[in-house]
Amino acid sequence: MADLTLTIGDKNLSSWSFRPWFLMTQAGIPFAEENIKLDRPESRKDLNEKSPSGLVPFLTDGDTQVWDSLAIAEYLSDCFPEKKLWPTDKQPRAFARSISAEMHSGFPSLRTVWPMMFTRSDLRHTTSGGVAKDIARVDDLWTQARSRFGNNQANDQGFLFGQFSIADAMYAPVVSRFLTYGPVEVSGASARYMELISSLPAWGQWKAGAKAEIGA
Ligand SMILES: N[C@@H](CCC(=O)N[C@@H](CS)C(=O)NCC(=O)O)C(=O)O
Repeated sequence: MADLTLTIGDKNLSSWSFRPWFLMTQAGIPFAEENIKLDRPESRKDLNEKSPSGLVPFLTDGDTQVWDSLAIAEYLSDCFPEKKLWPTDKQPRAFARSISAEMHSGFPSLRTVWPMMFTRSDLRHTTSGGVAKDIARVDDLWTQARSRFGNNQANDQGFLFGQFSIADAMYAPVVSRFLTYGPVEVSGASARYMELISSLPAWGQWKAGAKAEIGA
C-alpha cells in the first residue's frame, strides 16, 4: 500500500481533524501529516487547491483521496482489517456505527456553543440552548456502550466497546469539549471513560502539537 498522508487543520480547533488523526495514531497506522492553517487569509485558497471538498481532514493514499472524517475511518477499516477498527461482532458493531453516525450528523448545540479549544480548560460555559440535552445524550450513549458491550469483554481495555474502535475516535473531540467547558455531570462509567481517553499517549501527542501551535 502506498504511504498515507493525512491533511488536517489546527490542532487547537479542528475537531473533525482530530478524529482520523487520533484513530490512526492510537491504532498504530503509520502516516505522514500535513497541515493547512484555518482562519487565515490564505486558508480558503489552500483548502480549495488541495482538498477535494475544500475542507479538512482528507487522506491521500497514492491516487486515492478520501475526505470527511467518517469516510476516512471506513477507508482505514477496509485497508487494515487486522486492526479491527470496528467491533468484530455484529451487535456491538451496529451500536458503534449508530453512535458514530449520530455523532457525525448530530449534536449541533454542543458543536456550536462549545467549540473545541483543545488546550483550554475551566472555561465554564452555558449549558442552555440544547447543550445540556446533548451532554445527557452523549453520557447515555457512553454508559450504554460500556455496560452493554465494553464491560462484558474478557479483554476489556476500558474503551466504549472494550477495545479501541472508530467510535472512540469519533467521540474524542467531545471528551476535549467536556474537559474544556466542564465539569460536566456524567455517570461514573463516562467519567472513567474520559479519564482513559485523555490519558492516552495519542491524546498527549495531539495536545503537545496544539500547544506548539500557539507557542504555549
Ligand atoms: N463532515 C466533515 C467536516 C469537515 C469540516 O467542517 N472541517 C472544517 C475544519 S474542523 C474545515 O475544513 N473548515 C474550513 C472552512 O470552513 O473554511 C468531516 O467530517 O470531515
